[in-house]
Amino acid sequence: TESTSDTNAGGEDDGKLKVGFAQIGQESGWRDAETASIQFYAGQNLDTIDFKFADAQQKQENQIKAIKSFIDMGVDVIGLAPVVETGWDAVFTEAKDAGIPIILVDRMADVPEDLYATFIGSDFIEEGKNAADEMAKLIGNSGKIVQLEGTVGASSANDRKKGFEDQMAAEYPDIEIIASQTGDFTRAKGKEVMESFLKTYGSEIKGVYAHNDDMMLGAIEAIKEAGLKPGEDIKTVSCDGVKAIFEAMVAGEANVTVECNPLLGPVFFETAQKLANGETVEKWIKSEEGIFRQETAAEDIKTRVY
Ligand code: GYE
Repeated sequence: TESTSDTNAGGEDDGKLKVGFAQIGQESGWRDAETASIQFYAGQNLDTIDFKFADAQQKQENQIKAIKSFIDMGVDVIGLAPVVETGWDAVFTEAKDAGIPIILVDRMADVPEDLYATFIGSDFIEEGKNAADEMAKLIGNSGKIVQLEGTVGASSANDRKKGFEDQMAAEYPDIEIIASQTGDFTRAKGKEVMESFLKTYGSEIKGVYAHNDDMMLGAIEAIKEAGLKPGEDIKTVSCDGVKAIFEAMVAGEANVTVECNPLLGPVFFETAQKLANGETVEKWIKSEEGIFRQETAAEDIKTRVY
């Protein structure tokens, strides 16, 4: 079931910026950091922001329900992290007809440009491409690898896969992706899928690419339980940059993380305020991010905030 929280129930016009945010769920450490960033900002600005938060428990239908209820409440701006890319046209059109701009946060939706105000988030194609280059540096220009994909239909999964596979095909044709399956962006499923890959391919696998760190943390457990050394026998490249993957890198059990910034609270609310003021904003507000490797992880971990 869907859960909502409201920092200022009532609905009378008090001059505050009224914002609704339809979150996906709690599948990863990355998403928890994003939710915390958004809720912290709202909590620090109770005098100017009336914030409603909905957790959709991974279900698009719950996100659609949340958006409809935000429209009924008459919010000024709606934020949405779309669990999947497609299927949004109807409800976005309802918001548009009600004059409420939609900010896409962290994942894209496949809709006509006039149905959303802006996308705040990362270039997942670029992340996938960078991940491919890192994998080639780790295993050399040939070898067999496996891929743990994110949630089926999510833009961050679709594009991290496309960027990675296109770059592999173009630059490293002798690196072979022998298996690829979804682990739904969770640690538990990442472990499960990696176990089955290891059963089939064992020590043939030279590297694993995971669309997020949480799945990789699960895969690392599976590799250890199979009697192999993650980070050595099987090299790892994953996306996000959460604290736990830095700990794994410091322990020598992970190799590289391609950063994706979840601390989007401030830019989300600042953008919402601009839209409420009638200002125009960029169609894509892109995050700046880095690549972090095992060699410097012990230093880097000191300044990580999520
Ligand atoms: O990488 C993953 C999360 O959409 C960028 O979703 C986001 C992804 C993130 O669950 O950990």
